[in-house]
Amino acid sequence: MLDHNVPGGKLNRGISVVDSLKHLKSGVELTKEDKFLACVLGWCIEWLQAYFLVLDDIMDNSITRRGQPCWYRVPKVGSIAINDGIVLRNHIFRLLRLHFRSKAYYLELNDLFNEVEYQTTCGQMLDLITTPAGEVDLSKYVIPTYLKIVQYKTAYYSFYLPVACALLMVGKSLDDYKPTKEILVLMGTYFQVQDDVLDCYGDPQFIGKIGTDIEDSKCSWLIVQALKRANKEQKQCLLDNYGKSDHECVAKVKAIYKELALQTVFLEYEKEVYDKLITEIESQEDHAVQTVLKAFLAKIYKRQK
Ligand code: DMA
Ligand code: MG
Ligand code: MG
Ligand code: MG
Repeated sequence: MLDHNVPGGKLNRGISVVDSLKHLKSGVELTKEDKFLACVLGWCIEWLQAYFLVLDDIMDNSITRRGQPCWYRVPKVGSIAINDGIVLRNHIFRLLRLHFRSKAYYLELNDLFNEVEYQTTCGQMLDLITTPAGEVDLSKYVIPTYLKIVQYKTAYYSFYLPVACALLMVGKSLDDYKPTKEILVLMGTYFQVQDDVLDCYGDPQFIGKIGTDIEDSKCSWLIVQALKRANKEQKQCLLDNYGKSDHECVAKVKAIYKELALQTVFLEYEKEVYDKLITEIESQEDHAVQTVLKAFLAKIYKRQK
């Protein structure tokens, strides 16, 4: 179960803990212990991710993940995958206890993982209740709703958490890093917009998963942008075809996306958000934090998977 679900991803989140720690200790070589502990935290985030994905794939009725069948689709696994997700989750706090119990920041580290898990779960709830099965209400697909969903379901655990772990390791108080958190939330929002675009346009062979957002009537960045731009006929076509598990319906939705040149709209958004992120990063007082943020942004800018 662990071999199927924990490795095989890009490890962006996990490696970012180690990279962030290196930048925060700028110039000073990491001790063996520092390296080891940063790796433990990196893996804790990867296990957290594995836990979310096992359950997310059940809820999203997904087919493949990281180039193999979703765990719940493996014969003999099925609904046992629900408990497996919980097993993955429980190990995070066991690992933290095993390796960090004697550290001054142990309590804050525990609180951080608990808080971020709570935020992600709320995000997943928003994602799921915005799209109840069998009912498509396109009036819900607006930008403020979209931003709330992705901030909670993706940004905190994928972007804030790795950097916050590194900050705790160097003895910082997270209360002093609220502007840094805001930048990471914006970066996480951009990352989920990319995920939504890849769901529709990415090559499943390359991204390792088959998109299901149109079939699942998800509040995706693409449908939000499409509704903002569609004329009356296009809106009607979206209403008739969005949220149906039927190749022809999906093709009709994609045809409207094409008419509205959403891939170009995305490229414009990407340029704009990148410039905004760079400006905000450069306004950060702490130079090491600037480096941490720029390194994280470089990992995801124009990503294809
Ligand atoms: C991902 O949302 C959020 C979590 C917490 C896993 P998603 O369903 O768009 O992700 P994916 O496209 O990887 O299934
Ligand atoms: Mg999903
Ligand atoms: Mg999902
Ligand atoms: Mg997705």
